Amino acid sequence: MKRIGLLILITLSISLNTIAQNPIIKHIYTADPTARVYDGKLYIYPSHDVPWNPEWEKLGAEKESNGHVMTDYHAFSTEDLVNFTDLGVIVAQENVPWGNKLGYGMWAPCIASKGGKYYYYFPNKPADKSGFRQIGLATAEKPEGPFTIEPNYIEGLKGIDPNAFIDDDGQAYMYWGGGKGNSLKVVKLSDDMKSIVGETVVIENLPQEYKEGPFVFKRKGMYYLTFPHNLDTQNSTEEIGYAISKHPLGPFEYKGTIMDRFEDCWTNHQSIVEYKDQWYMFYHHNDISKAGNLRSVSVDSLFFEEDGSIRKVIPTLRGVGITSAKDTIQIDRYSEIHNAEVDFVKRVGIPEWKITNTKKESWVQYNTVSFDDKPKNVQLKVKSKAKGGRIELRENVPNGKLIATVEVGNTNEDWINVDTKLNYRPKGIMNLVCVFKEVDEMELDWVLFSR
Ligand code: FUB
Repeated sequence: MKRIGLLILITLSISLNTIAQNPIIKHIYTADPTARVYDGKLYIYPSHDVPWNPEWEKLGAEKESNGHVMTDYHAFSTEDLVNFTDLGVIVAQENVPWGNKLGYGMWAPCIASKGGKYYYYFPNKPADKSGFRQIGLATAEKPEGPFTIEPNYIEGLKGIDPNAFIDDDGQAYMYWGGGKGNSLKVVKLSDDMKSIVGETVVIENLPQEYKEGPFVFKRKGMYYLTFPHNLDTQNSTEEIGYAISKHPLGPFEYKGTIMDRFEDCWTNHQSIVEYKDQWYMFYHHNDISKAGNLRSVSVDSLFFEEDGSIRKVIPTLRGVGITSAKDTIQIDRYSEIHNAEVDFVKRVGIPEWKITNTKKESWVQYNTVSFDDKPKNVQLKVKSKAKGGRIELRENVPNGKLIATVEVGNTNEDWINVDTKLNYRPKGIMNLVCVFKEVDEMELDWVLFSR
């Protein structure tokens, strides 16, 4: 970290790799992801949830009643949607010249690129107490930073959840806001991306309950405004909806739901991006913490209907990307499951899950595994008691071609690794199905193929 007058450069690359099924980031809590594609790579700019530390109160910090505690921002990159690299902290509250250094209010950020530069907008508690949040800007020459934080927040953008969108003609727009009624707004940004220009337009005709997290993208000449909102009361959770327009300033027509609400997490927050000819939606849920304010980012594929409407995205544990059979297959991040359940093996540190509560003929299916390495053997991490049992590995469907039969004795409830030779050398990309035969309370952690 290095100081240049009021501008502060931050670069803290820790290159921590995380293998992705959902949630895709497991070593820290992340929420509110903005995904962007720059120079062939996909970058994610989420916010960062942390638990409250009562020690901060001795320094004068006050925990907000909304429960969110957010001190800094990381960025992540990937080229295959399987391996994600944590690029480290790109902006932190202690380095924001205009910010309350004990604010813990770094809510959903966004980024946009124009003329080879990167513009990172973030809400933060202002030191001058001019509002709940003000929106600041940090700029960089590269998507991973280092980012230089502007000395002041942007006048006229008081509020949360900035989303900068640049149209094909180079004009940039800022969408932001949160609250009930007509609470989402849009305004043009200046050429240098550092200030607002002209009148702010209040976006009307959207559901009138609580709304936040606008994210706009353009496809086939249509502007899609997506946003989390709460249809009933402040006590229900958020679903993700969308509206469309032929102009970035609207008027927008509400079209419906992209993702249904999670019962157990009050917020959700999305971004939608096309990468390597497939559309994806990034969002968040509390899969690891099971607590509303410690969230984790996930991703699933998104599809459009012929008429341009968005098909509902069903959240999966499997997520996206092709898993190599050479890597440990975390089968508990399943695509489909029948008559079995998932539970934690461990929740501290980087969490791990397992398949549990299996019965005779339970099965679990994990989609898109690449067998290009043509393996000969398989290893399973399993646990059993009493009689143990048998697990069949099959191609694509529960009664598909039998790749291997794995016999598991009584492990006395200890985890063991069982090695088995395959019936043949599978090749290509297929779904892997594990069928539990004659089992007596068997648990399965992972599957690993080898040559
Ligand atoms: O992460 C804090 C706030 O929760 C975000 O700004 C909102 O969009 C909601 O996700």
